[in-house]
Parts: sequence; C-alpha cells; structure tokens
Amino acid sequence: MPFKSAASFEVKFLQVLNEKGEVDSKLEPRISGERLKQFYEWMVLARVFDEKAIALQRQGRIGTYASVRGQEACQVGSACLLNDLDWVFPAFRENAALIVRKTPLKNLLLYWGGDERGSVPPLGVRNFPVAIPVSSQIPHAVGAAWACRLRNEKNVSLVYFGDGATSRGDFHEALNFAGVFKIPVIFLCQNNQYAISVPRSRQSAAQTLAQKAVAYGIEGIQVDGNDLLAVYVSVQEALERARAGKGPTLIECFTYRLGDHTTSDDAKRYRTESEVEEWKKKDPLARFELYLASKKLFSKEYQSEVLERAQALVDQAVQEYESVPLPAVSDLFNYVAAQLDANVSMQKARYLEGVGAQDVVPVTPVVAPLVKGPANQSSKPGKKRVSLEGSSKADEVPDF
Ligand SMILES: Cc1ncc(C[n+]2csc(CCOP(=O)(O)OP(=O)(O)O)c2C)c(N)n1
Ligand SMILES: [Mg+2]
Repeated sequence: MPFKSAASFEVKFLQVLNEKGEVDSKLEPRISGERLKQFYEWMVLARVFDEKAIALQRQGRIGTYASVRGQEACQVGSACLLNDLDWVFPAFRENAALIVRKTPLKNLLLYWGGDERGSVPPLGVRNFPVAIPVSSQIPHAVGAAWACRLRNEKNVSLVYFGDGATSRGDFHEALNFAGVFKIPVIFLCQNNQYAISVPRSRQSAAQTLAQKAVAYGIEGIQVDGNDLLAVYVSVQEALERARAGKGPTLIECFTYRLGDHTTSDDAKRYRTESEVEEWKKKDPLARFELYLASKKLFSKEYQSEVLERAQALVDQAVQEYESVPLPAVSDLFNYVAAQLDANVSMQKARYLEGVGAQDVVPVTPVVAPLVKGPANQSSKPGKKRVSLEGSSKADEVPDF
C-alpha cells in the first residue's frame, strides 16, 4: 500500500574529542586554558573523592556509596555551564556535578554517612538533595523550571538521571509536560549501559534513548559522554534554547559506569572483564589529558600536583566529616513539619522523657554486627555513624 510519510526524524550524535584525544576543530568550543584546567581538576577531585569514599565504606565509616567513576565528563562538562541560580536535580551518582556546584566534600561524606545535614546546599546555590527513588527528580526539575518561567527569571533546571530512569512513568510525564509548555529544562541522561544488572538492551527496544525526545516534540541528541567537550557543546546549546524560551532538550550521554553500581553490588556477576577493559580505554580523564597536552597545558608535574592537591582536600574533608557532632534525635521531630500535630508532639515528649539529657543518635556500627545491650554503651561518638535505634540485624544497612 502506498503510504505517505507522517513524520521523519534523525538522531544526531556529537563527538568533539575522539578516543585518541584528537579534536574536531570545526566543533571545538572556545574555552580558556585556565577554565580547561579547572575542568580537569574537578574531574580528578571527583575521582579521588570516589576512591576514598569506597574505601571509607569498606571500613564502615560511611554507608552505601554510588561511584561516579567513568562519568566525570558527563557531569563536569554540564554542571560547569550553569549559574548558581539555575536549578540542579541530582540522582544519586552525581558527586562530580555536586563538586562543581560548590558542595563541600564534607557534606557529600555526611550525606553518604547517613546524615541528612549533608544535603543542605551551599548558600545561594540551587541544588536539590540527592534523589534515591529512580526518576522521581525529573518532574521536580520541570516544576522548578516552570516556576522560574512564571516568575520571569531566566534560570533553568538541569536534571541528571540514568538509562534505567527512562523506563519510568515520571520520565515520560515530565518530558511530555515540558514539551507542551516549553519549559526551560535540560534532561541529562547518563546512559552508562546498566541499571544495576539490567543492560541497556533490556531497558528499551529503541535504538537510542535520545530519540525519546521525538515523541514529546522536543530536541534530543546523543553525545559521547566520555568526551567533556561534546557534553559541553550540547549543554551550551540546550541552555541557549531554554533561556530563549524555545523549550527543553534531552541529552543522552553515551558513557559507562566503570565501577560497581554501588558498594553493595558486584558487577563481575553480570558483565565481562573484557567489556570493562574496552571502556577503560575510553576513560574521560585520560582523553582530556591528551587534549590538554595538545594545547601545552599538561605535564607530568602538573598531573602530580593536581593529584596531590585533590588528595589533601579529600583527606581534610574526611577529618571534618568525622569531627561533626552527631545530630540530636529530636531533630527527627523538629524538622518534619512546621507545627507538630498532637500525636507527634506526644511521641517527642515521651522520647525526650526517656532519654533525659542524652538526646544524641545512638551510635552503632554501620556494617559490623550490632552488639546487644543498651545503645551508646561502648561506642565512641563520632567514629561510626548511621543506623538508628531499632535496627536489629547486621545487614540492615540502608541500601538502594
Ligand atoms: C523507584 C525505584 N525503583 C527501584 C530502585 C532501585 N534502584 C536503585 S538504582 C537502580 C537502577 C538505576 O539505573 P539508572 O537509572 O540507569 O542509573 P545508574 O544507577 O546506572 O546511574 C534501581 C533499580 C529505586 N532506587 N527506586
Ligand atoms: Mg544506568
């Protein structure tokens, strides 16, 4: 039967810096040498932080942690373009983006140590707290961007999420709404090829995730997520579009999670070593080093100096984190509602009666088995955090 075409589309792919570190000069963005070095230093800091966080988890000094290794270019190349009054909505793997967004490393550790005070954003920087429920942050980002538009602000939202999040309803509702109302939002999907153990091929039968934009009448592009410059160029364009009132963009950053899903995962059980080795060759940091070297901005001395500086910052943050006094348990009551209802007020009064002057979180080990007996008996406050009274099993570590 002779059909006419109802619609046609193509999905563009952008790479500016290839795996050998060669740049396509027609696509290369103009960025000063100082700024390029800053991008590199952020990526190194994120990686050093990541390694330390995994070690701290293994020692029971923080809780479950989600590694950003391999995805640094996606995050640094995007977050670096926003101003403080743009909104950022992280999922749970956005440690590099949050570093760029001025989050003290101590706060990241507090968060991963189970202390919500780590979620308080730096003053004047619009960062939302980490979202553990997959894709729940995507409609929130649309709402915040819509509010900006209603207030005639030129600010936008940028929301991070993974390939797995694109299978959830929130993603589709958010894109649909943003498309219809031309909301200034950037949907930044880090397609790291897995949602825990579920490979990308089982996530969607679509050839690309970027093409999902087509269904919602918005711009979509796939970029090499291990190429900081490609991420940068695509986000810059999306920002211009959003600020000019031309609506949202979906950017699929094609990348790879080099580590386990979280410290509770063992990726060897569902992916091969050879696959990981292939992706290691595309490491975003190594590629950016080659680029800096081609611009005479890189040397072995500079590399060691950046690494040492990052290690010192991370070590200092660990010290700061471990000397933060534990929160009062009554904070649980104090910050839940503006005014406590009668039931909760009664619970608070009873709790305070029971603990007398010791209104601190009972200290129990994060991973080691709990010792039976009164809380707080022999543990040193400030050494081990997490886990509230009532946890009874050793493996009741918060997980996601
Ligand atoms: C609503 C919801 N369902 C399930 C989970 C458990 N869970 C945590 S992370 C994850 C996979 C997420 O994959 P993806 O969106 O690709 O992000 P990535 O972890 O790869 O960064 C799942 C299923 C959750 N946190 N929230
Ligand atoms: Mg994923």
